[in-house]
Amino acid sequence: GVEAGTTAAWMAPHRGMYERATRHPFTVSIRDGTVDPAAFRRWLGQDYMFVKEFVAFLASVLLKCCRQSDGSDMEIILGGLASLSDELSWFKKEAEKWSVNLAEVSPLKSNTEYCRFLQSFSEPEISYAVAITTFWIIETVYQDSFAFCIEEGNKTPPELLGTCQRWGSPEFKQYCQSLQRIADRCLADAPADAVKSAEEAFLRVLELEIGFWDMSSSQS
Ligand code: HMH
Repeated sequence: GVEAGTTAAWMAPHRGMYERATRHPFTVSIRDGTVDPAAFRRWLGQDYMFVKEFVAFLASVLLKCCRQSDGSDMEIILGGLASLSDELSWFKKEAEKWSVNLAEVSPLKSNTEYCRFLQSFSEPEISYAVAITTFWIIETVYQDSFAFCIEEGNKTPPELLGTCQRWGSPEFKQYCQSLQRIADRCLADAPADAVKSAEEAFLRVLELEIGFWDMSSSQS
């Protein structure tokens, strides 16, 4: 159909939260070229830990996909999982470049809270529709945040362009849009209580992402 899906319809009532997550002072400071290198290094170490937990989350999404859907989404999710392998290598290389010792990083409070939320998806009771919607919005916050850092008029420092391109590229945007199509299709077939849970998870992700950027930009 041509009508806007469920996820697009959430943007109107939740626009404010979405903007706080995707135009956060931390990522805006990358775009402005005023980012504090200590804050960037903190983000890098914390996000490496997050991504390791994200692998386990994605494995649980894949499992729900295999159990609850006809399997046509499997290749997209599997592709996402495979690209996290490359992403972990990227973090290690980037950490070396910024002299961040990943072995010494311990998770800060907002990261621990976010990881606990991700872990809750291993419960078989959480539906595929809720899980795939959560996956979509997690990726989309990064896509939108970092695409803004490479859009026209940016003053992003050259040494940060690689990071911004990782999530801000047109390819990553297409990947997010394919996740959105899957989420919308699942939500169109889901019972009302599952749609409500998916919207709650969507908002929770926005909150957790704001907390994650806050944690990165200020010592806590
Ligand atoms: C906190 N959210 C956070 N880290 C990430 N790497 C992504 C989203 C996207 O993969």
